[in-house]
Amino acid sequence: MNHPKLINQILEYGTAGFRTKANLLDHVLYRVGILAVLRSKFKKATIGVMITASHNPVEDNGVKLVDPHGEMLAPDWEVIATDLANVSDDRLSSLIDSIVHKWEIDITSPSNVIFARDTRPSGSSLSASLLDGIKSLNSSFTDFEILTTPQLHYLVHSINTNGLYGTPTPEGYIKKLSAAFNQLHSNIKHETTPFEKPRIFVDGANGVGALQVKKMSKEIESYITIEVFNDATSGKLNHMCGADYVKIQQKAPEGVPIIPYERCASFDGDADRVIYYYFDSDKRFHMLDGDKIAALIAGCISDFCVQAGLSVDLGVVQTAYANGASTKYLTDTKMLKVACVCTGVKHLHSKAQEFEVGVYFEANGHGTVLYKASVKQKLNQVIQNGSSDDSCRVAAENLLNFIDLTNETVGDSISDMLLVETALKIKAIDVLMWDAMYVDLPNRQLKTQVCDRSIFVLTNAEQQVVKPESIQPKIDELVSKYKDGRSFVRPSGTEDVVRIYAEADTQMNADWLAYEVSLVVYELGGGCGKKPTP
Ligand code: G16
Repeated sequence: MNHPKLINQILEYGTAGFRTKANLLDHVLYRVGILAVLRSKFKKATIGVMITASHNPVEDNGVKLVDPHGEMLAPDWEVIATDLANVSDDRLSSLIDSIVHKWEIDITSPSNVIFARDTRPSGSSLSASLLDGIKSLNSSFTDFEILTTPQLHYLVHSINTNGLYGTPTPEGYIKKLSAAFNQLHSNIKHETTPFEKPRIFVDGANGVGALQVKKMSKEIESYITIEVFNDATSGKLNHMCGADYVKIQQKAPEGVPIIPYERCASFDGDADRVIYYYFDSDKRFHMLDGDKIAALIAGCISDFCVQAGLSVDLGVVQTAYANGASTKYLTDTKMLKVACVCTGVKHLHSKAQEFEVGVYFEANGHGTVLYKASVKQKLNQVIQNGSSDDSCRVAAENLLNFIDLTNETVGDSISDMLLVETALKIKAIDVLMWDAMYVDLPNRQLKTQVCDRSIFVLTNAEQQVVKPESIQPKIDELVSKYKDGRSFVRPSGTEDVVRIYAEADTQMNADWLAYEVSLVVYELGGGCGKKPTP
């Protein structure tokens, strides 16, 4: 038996695929190889597989499938993935037969799987296991080796649109984004430009994003200077650095110089999230998270549309982790539609598809913008009808380039960073003015370990606990004690923890509320390991 299943632990296809200690994943990768081929035959399209554990520590690894348009695997196939990963070796072959039968898959039809991995040391052997699975069903394949997650999503979509979305190579990705960026920046002319050529410090989390952004920076160096730190040459992946560290710890990563008002961006381990930050003249840290990025980008797109004389249905999609102040700003000040969905890109992505322009961002920096074909048609119409000096036409051209700069398949640190840099330049604002759009409510995120996080059942976009029943009344009671209090808990789909989020009028109150709620989770949710302390 190839790649036997040597563990009894049940592994679930979670928020972003399978994710656990790398040494538990060999049989999972083999079976995901088989699953990807079946999915490819079923969809009659190329399917992607990304081997990554993103923001998790370097010892972890994971794997997720990418569907034909670069989107996350469809939920009904997530169930199949979980079944396949957990079935015993002796029942594997009959389970495959039953999937083929149930989904009426023509096993003789052609299939193609492309795959890549992040920089984790376990990646290459897991990649070999995946390949064995793919080969067991005689599928064609391409191993793209080390790429960012969003690059793989881009490649899947590009291949399945026969190059319409972009040239289906890693170089094609760099070329598409850099051409759009350079075009936009050569078009933007302000009478008084506050900064001619901006500079940004990038914290590459010691991961693959650092390698790829260096390639990108060479192509766009006429318009921006990108200096990369934590560039994977010596430091440990995600250790004291990266987007998740900055967001959760609310502090700067190690390894990046502290220069007041210098714009800094932190990527995560597979470069699908970005968080901005800067220091003021008192060396006080300020963070601009996914919510602030969404506010900036949505505002920029909305301005483009007004200037181009277009009315479009623009909406912003968030999760419960969005800071209350950001939701208020978007709805009350910007008068935009805002939707709240469960955590996980798949939920945000599908909700965003309901708008003509759907801006989605998780507070943790994961997000992008989706545009309906009708918007692109309207913009082309404006260009055709306008004269060359027509401001409507210029705005339409700019928005079309802004769309080309966007990786519409998934959140992308590099693309999102370049969108932010473009939006700042177009609006002629600096990081301080961007930060001043609204003031975040003080907040705190904690993690608590429980023996079995699957006992948690949630409702209302994961903001309320249905089971264990005793937890929600306690949370409500605690929240009512704090001015502007808000708190919720949910089991993570990528780590073996329950996450706790709290907001309140002061940082001390947010910290206390988070602590008190974490204690409730520990005591009523079957806590194990270290008991929370204040
Ligand atoms: C993944 C998902 C994100 C999610 C994050 C944390 O990100 O793609 O949508 O916000 O996990 O999820 P959870 O709270 O369930 O652990 P990444 O960057 O780790 O792949």
